[in-house]
Amino acid sequence: MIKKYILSLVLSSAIALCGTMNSGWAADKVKIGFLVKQPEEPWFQTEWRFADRAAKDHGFEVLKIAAPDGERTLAALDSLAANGAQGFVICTPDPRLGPSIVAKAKALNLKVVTVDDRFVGSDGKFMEDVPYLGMDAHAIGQQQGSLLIAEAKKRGWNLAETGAIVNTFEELDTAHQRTSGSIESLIAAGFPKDNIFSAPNRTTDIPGSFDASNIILTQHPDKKNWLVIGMNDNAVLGGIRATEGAGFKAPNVIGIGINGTDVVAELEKKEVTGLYGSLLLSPNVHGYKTALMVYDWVTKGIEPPKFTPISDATLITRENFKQKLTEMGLM
Ligand code: FCA
Repeated sequence: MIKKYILSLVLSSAIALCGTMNSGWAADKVKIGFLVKQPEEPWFQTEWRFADRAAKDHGFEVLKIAAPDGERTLAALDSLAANGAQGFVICTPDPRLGPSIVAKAKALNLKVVTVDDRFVGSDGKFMEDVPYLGMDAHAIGQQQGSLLIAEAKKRGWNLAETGAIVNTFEELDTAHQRTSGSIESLIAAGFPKDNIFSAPNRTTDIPGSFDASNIILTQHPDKKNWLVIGMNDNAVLGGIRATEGAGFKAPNVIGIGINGTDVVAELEKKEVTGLYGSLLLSPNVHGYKTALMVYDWVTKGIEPPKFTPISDATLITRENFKQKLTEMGLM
């Protein structure tokens, strides 16, 4: 009898303890923020998805926040802190916000890891003290240029009659690195320098590259074929739309994007378009790894490396995009 009583007492207190531990555990779950400059881009949605996966695997929570401008970015840091977050990953809407973001994060005791777009200090140099994960943008750009010229040669184009629209966004270093790398490859492969036209984009989206590309097409009506270059999928897609508007058909246009995540709908279109393909990067790694870095930093004091390069890129085209994206868990 007494034995039974003791047993039930032990059991009930064990259950009660489990109860407190469980509810305590849920309330104490570590929270981190993940702020992105363009939440409408599939690229960033994919980073978010994989940050969530890291959170699920390791038992923390990710607060996903759109940060399209400086004001909203800084306000988001206040609300993160108010909600008990201990750190955040960010792809900033403007790298020059770096110093204010870092100052605010310090004041609020939040750890910061940057992804894709690196902070720039007031001296115009990268803030190398802030952990950053990103790709070798110049090498990816070079790859874009080499693939474009290879495809143009395969189609037997006369390069003298071919123009290259380069959608630029010089304010952003990663964009500059990519487009200048691409131009270098074209020139190295014998593409006529005079046929390369820079189209400065006002915004980093399809309307931005569409407008800038249109100007180039209007200025150079003599060209029979066009290569379309840009820092990411949207920068190239806007250019493709502009060539269509100017009456060019798919066989006379070659565009290769960068990201790979933002061209799925385009490659699924029944009719072939000027978008030949895209260099598929690793948004899954970018999202998962950076979220985990912040988590390990706040929970175990493991400071992330100052620079983590991610360099994989695979050409996806109409032929292989489904297979490649599925392999990477992106489709
Ligand atoms: C920048 C671009 C994104 C993506 C990322 C790796 O942030 O805006 O589209 O290419 O770099």
